[in-house]
Amino acid sequence: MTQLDQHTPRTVSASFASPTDVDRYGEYRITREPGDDRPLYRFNGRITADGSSGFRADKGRYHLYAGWFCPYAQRAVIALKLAGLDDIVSVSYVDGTRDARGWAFRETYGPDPVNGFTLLRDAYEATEPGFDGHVSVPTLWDRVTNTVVSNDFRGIGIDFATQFRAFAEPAVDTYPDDLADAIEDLDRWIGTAVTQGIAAAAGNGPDAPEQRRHLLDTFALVDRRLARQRYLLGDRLTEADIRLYVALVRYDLGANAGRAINTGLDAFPHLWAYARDIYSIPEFKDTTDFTTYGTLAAWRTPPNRGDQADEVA
Ligand SMILES: N[C@@H](CCC(=O)N[C@@H](CS)C(=O)NCC(=O)O)C(=O)O
Repeated sequence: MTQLDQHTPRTVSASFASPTDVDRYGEYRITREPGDDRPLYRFNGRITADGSSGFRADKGRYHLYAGWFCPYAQRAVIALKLAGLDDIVSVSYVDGTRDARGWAFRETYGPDPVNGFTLLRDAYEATEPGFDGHVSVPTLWDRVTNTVVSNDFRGIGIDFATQFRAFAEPAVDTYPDDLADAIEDLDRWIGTAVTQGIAAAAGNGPDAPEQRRHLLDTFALVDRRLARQRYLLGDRLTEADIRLYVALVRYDLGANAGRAINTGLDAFPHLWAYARDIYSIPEFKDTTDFTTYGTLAAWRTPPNRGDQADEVA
């Protein structure tokens, strides 16, 4: 019996959603009734080591629904792996296309191994009948209460990093107490310009030129920082690097594919070498599926980071 089995006594048969069919079902869209001010991402439960939140860290209790295409889901999966939780928290992947039914389980990435749902929406419906908010990945599911714990990407990876120490030896402590404030400070700066800013920078909106400038200024500052040190916060790999990496790995293939923003990530040599350095780490490489967003060859070029990497290697 594996560790996960203690919470998964049921055998779930593999069933799949019918193919994505926008003509039949329409586009995925969330509409808000006038006067309905409930948050659209409604589930934000937290896992705690002592169970005080109602969701106690445990072996085999939780399942992460992810999507290979999604940077926010990848953040959670990387955090899970670096925390050493491969045998503690199970993971599965939704298909990469959707219609009005939202994310679904198809032959592409396999069935829902926990509940046998064909639509991710079914997990939300089981938690809150009539649920009409966003059905998003990552979604964290609890096998004990049979509910969604969270679809708030901000907390999921942090809980993996910090609340499961009794169950696994982390490969890397990605959210150490002494760096937590610095990680969140960086997020207010890099997160705003990069994570939230890239799409606007690539667009045609009235603020796109300003967003582009802000993004490229931020890349330049980060490039200078990475000329001196291996990771964003020095010689330790942290959640801050996870957050930046998932954006960088999609940049030239996604928002900047038509070179609408700049000539490419390699215009920032230290940032580009840093990105490939991070990509060479198995937990990052194994969770990166370039087939869902483009080509890969350049990312395999050795980073050759020189002195600043040698110092901390
Ligand atoms: N925007 C989400 C982050 C996660 C997210 O956007 N996930 C995307 C895929 S990368 C998704 O599933 N979106 C569906 C939706 O938001 O309805 C949030 O604020 O929590």
